[in-house]
Amino acid sequence: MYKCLVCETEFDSFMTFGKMPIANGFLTSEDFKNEFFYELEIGACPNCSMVQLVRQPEREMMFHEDYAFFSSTSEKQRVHFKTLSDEILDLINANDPFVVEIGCNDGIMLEHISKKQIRHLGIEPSTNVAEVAADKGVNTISEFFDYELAKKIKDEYGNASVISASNVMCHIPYLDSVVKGVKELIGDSGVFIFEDPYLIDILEKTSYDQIYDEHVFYFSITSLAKMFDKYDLEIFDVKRINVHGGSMRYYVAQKDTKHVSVDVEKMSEVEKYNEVDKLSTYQNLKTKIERSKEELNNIIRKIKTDGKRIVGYGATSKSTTITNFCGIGPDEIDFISDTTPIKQDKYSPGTHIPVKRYEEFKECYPDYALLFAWNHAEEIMAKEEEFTKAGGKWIMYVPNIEVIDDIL
Ligand code: DWN
Ligand code: SAH
Ligand code: ZN
Repeated sequence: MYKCLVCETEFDSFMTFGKMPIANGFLTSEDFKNEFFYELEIGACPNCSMVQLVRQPEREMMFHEDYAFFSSTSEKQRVHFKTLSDEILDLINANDPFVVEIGCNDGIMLEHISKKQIRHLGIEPSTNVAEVAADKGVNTISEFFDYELAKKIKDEYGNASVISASNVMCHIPYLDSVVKGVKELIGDSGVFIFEDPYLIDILEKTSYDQIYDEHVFYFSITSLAKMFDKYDLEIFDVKRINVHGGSMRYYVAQKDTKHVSVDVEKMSEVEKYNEVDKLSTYQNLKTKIERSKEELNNIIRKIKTDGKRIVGYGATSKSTTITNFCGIGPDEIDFISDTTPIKQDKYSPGTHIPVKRYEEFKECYPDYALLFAWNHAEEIMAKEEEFTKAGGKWIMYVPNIEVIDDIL
């Protein structure tokens, strides 16, 4: 039995994925012998419906001076966060607004706020990505956000008009401290806007590769509304957004201070219909995950029997779950192509597939590309017409296992 991180109710896990390495722990061959592994296991709380990992590596093992994910590697994400910054700019009407971002990474969003000379602060514990943000003129501190830090920020800067947190709330197990910190910092009238991969999308697409060490929570309105209520906070709006394979953006304020949009109720109904509060939903998910693994392995086995070459496209965190869970290694995949310098010339966590520069893909096309960065399919397809024209095929595994000429 495990204890819910939110309400402390005891529950059993519904699935284990076996031993997993750090999802973003790209490593050199010298590091193989010391590689860290833990058991990746997930459950759903029967009381508050929060879907969560039952254990997570120490935060410093995941977020540090060599963090491998740089937000600005995707053009679509750059546009997405420019749009979010515009929305934030529209929202702030205070005299001297103050915008805080939790997990600002390389400054992909805050750089736009900074350019407008608006008071702001980015909180980013991974120092290498924080430095990139600082170089863009973003006011950054390298700390982990929690209640204590929120109080310090409030003492120094006053209340935040907006706190933004994209793809980071679901990374933090000490949610109680974070939510208390947010409540303290937004004061009476500030707004908290955050977005994370949405549980309904994960269920609909069987996108189980979202399950890895950094993602300790898999949020729904059902689980979040209950949690915020305890703090007298309220979700007053939601927006489904088409990034990271399907995400939800939540707008939160002090309870009874904002008009609650009909979309909150509508989407709660969708969740009820999808039975996010029933254990059978997760048992079904487990069955679908096992089927997906088997089908992907069958396709890969057949391609290799035919003597063809496969290259991975995008050394995503998500790919660590796929390769380790499905047992896909260098015998199946020649290398993974990725545009992020820090990942290149290293090996993938656990399975030790070489990660190479994008140019290596471009210069000698494989027969098949296994699209690990499936959430960026549109952007990738637009620039890979040549590969398709040359007869290259894409292996997709979300939402279904298929081999296609065109991604879209
Ligand atoms: O939640 C998280 C999200 C926001 O980002 C973090 N925990 C970690 C990370 O997850 P991810 O690694 O699965 O993110 P992406 O955005 O799917 O990663 C894409 C990878 O593919 C990057 O390494 C960049 C690379 N890439 C590429 O090589 N060519 C991406 C594009 C668009 C390309 O054209
Ligand atoms: N917001 C960016 C980055 C998401 S990756 C985007 O959406 O693209 C998650 C980021 O959160 C990492 O940069 C990590 O260093 C940071 N992070 C992890 N725990 C944190 C915490 N407790 N407080 C602030 N940032 C944190
Ligand atoms: Zn619970």
